[in-house]
Amino acid sequence: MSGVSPAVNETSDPAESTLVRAARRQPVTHTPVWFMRQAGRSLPEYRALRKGIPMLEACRRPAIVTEVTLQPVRRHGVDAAILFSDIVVPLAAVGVDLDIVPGTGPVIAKPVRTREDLDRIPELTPEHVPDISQSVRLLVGELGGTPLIGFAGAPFTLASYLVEGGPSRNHERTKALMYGDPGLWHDLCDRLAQISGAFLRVQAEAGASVVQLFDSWVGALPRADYETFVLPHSTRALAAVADLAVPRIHFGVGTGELLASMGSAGAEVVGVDFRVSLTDALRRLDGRYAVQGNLDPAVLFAPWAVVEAQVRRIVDEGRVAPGHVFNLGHGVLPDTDPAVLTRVVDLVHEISQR
Ligand code: 1CP
Repeated sequence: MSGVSPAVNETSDPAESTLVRAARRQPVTHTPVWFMRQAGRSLPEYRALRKGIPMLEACRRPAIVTEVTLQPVRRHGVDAAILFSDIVVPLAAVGVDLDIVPGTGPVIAKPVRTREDLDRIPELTPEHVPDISQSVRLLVGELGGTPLIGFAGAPFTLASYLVEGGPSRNHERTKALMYGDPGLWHDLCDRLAQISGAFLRVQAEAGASVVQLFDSWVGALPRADYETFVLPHSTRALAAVADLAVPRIHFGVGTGELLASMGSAGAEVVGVDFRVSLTDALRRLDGRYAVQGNLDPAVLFAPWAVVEAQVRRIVDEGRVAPGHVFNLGHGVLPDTDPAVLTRVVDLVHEISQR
């Protein structure tokens, strides 16, 4: 099958889609909804396609990227596609030796802890990722009025994988470097901001309508340290696409205490995780930004009556926001029943109809 029926997108122009309009704080016909990690292991059609193909290789093959990206759009009728990729793809593209290990996540062959390690990481140019531009162009051709979201990892989260060597609960080596050698830390994050910003720009220039910067693990920092060690670099990554007419979403997990500072990084939309209500988040953000979120992904495992009540509450809280994009408060968990996701999309559309 090719193409996607524009059932929920009244326009054939993704720049006028509900997602882009909500991000720009313009009136919408209904609250747009998509899910972080909507492609992937919760879908049987994804598991079938990925069989025998390593994750990183799948991310570099446009035919696979295109098909996997379209799968959740067809199945759930979400208001946006998100490019099937991973935050470590641009690092691998510039030559960092890494793998995405099933059941673990990104693993770095030689962790980055010294000036010499940093000097081995070059800046990213579009020539490192021609396949990404090609995937985006193919997708834009298939998606019609449904917008494509491009994304990148933010400097702190990328630095955590590089310095720790893989997923980390406490980010202890990352913090040791950040507090112990601020000069090296800032130079590392400066390089990562260039890589993230250039990766976002490649996707936006190839036709992505929105970009999201994921700072998944930055909730591990107190606000003052966030402002000193992280904010300037995330700001730089987001600024790389500021001149393009592409709204930006900035998301992190456990970032309730950081929301106001994250808002100042430059994105039009601030992602809110499930630990803070949208009402509290809007207060902390002074009503200055559109918000995205924030159903707890684990709630999708509860009885439907519970899911329904929480979706209704979140849509209601979002009505007073300058713009609201319905999403989960973090990514779809692998064992989620996909039928529940489809039901959430239908419910959000039904109850938010203007
Ligand atoms: O073998 C497999 O199937 C790999 C599983 C997998 C998948 C499907 C990984 C490994 N990444 C992905 C795709 C992916 N990664 C997407 C797809 C697009 C979509 O949303 O549908 C996106 C947006 C990401 C981004 C990503 N990767 C983030 C930020 C989002 C988040 O969840 O906070 C992070 C932190 C990663 C690192 C990563 N990659 C993979 C895993 C299992 C992890 C997390 C590891 C950890 O806990 O530290």
